[in-house]
Amino acid sequence: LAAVLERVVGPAHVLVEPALITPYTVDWTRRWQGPAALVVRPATTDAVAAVIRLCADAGAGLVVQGGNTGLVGGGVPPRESGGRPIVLLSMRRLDDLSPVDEAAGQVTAGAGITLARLHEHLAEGATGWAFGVDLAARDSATIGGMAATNAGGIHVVRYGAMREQIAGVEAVLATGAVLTRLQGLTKDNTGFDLSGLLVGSEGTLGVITRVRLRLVPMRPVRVTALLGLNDTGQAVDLVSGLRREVPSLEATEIFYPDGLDLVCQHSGLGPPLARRFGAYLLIESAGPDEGVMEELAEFVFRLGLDDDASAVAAGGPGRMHLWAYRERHTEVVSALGVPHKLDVTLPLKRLAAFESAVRSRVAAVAPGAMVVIWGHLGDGNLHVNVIGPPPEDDTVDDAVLRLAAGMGGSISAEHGIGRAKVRWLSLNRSPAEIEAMRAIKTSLDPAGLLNPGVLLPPSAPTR
Ligand code: 2HG
Ligand code: ZN
Repeated sequence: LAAVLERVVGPAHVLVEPALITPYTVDWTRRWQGPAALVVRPATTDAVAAVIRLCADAGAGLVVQGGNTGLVGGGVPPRESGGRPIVLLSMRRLDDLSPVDEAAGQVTAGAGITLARLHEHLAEGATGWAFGVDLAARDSATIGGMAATNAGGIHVVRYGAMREQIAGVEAVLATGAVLTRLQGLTKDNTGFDLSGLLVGSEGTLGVITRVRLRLVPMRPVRVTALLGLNDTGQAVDLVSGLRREVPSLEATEIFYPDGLDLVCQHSGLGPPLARRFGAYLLIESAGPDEGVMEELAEFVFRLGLDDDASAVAAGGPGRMHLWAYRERHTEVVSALGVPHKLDVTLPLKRLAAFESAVRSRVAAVAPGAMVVIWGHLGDGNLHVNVIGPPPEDDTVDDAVLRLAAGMGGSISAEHGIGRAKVRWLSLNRSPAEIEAMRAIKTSLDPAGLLNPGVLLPPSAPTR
């Protein structure tokens, strides 16, 4: 198989040496990893189609990977593949990027384009268009992976997740057939929304090779405020007011004093506010002109917070400084051990109750474990990170996911199901839904070639 793949992509792009393969087979958290027979790195859609056909003929399984920034094991091989060789298909070389279609406010990006490169491309073009999704892994996360997992990030409160930005995709199916839906037509009622089906399917139905993205107006004036609050309940009330009264609102991020202390210890940053608070809310507004500052400043003023309970930055290094307290949480937690990452959403009115209940639940099932929580408050999305229990022990995962589902929430807000949460899919999806998803999977990929073991449980759910 390596020899025939070399004929398609060239010898430099078929990796068989263990030392070269390893970085592709371990995920960012180090919790998910599994062996690959080889890594193949095509650069075009046709080459992807050829790779898929050859792997199908050889009876191999294919695991699709973008920037390998996923946190649920969906982009790395399974620990155990039942003797079937796994080929890791790296999409990073599909990095073409069209000029901005200024009339439509759209751009077409290859699956391997990183989010940071896309933002740069739009800034360089100076067309007045920008991309509505941003997230901390921007330097490595790829557009194809973000589309396949319907990634969220820090601007969902304003623009929605990846799904909302996608006007169409090009993808290769398990047969090697190519679907091309890149015209970007706003209205196109001609049957099933195949692009929509592929977005969020986590590489199980087809391999996304290019994406037609909707853009949003560039909003050059940005103001960021960090507010010290008593607790999650106060933050939820405040965000509800912000969403009604501050239309320029782009981000509403929450974190807590224990996570902040860790960030300060590991990064050498001083504390952002003169005293300690029960919860920290980082908010950001963006708009065309200075009106944004007034809008946010007036809102904050009306809150009547103490003088030492807020820090404000108008763009530039001051803004990056405030964001560092929030964005460094992921790396700091990883430095402490292999984290259990539980990305959940709750109905906003139950978020505060969940935040306190989850701390007690974890203390009960994993005494001594460290819990660090942060998230995207306006989306009801908390990232519950637990450090302490061994990676293979999923007691704490079970407790947290059941608690979230039991309170009317979702076991995956924005990271997907991957391999990490397959066992709990039935907490959120009915047997009828899982059977419908399986029917789609089986008809598009009867041999189970694409991302085996990701998203869907292996057989009919028993719970
Ligand atoms: C974030 O919002 C990312 O920081 C990662 O979704 C969350 O590391 C995590 O748990
Ligand atoms: Zn997040």
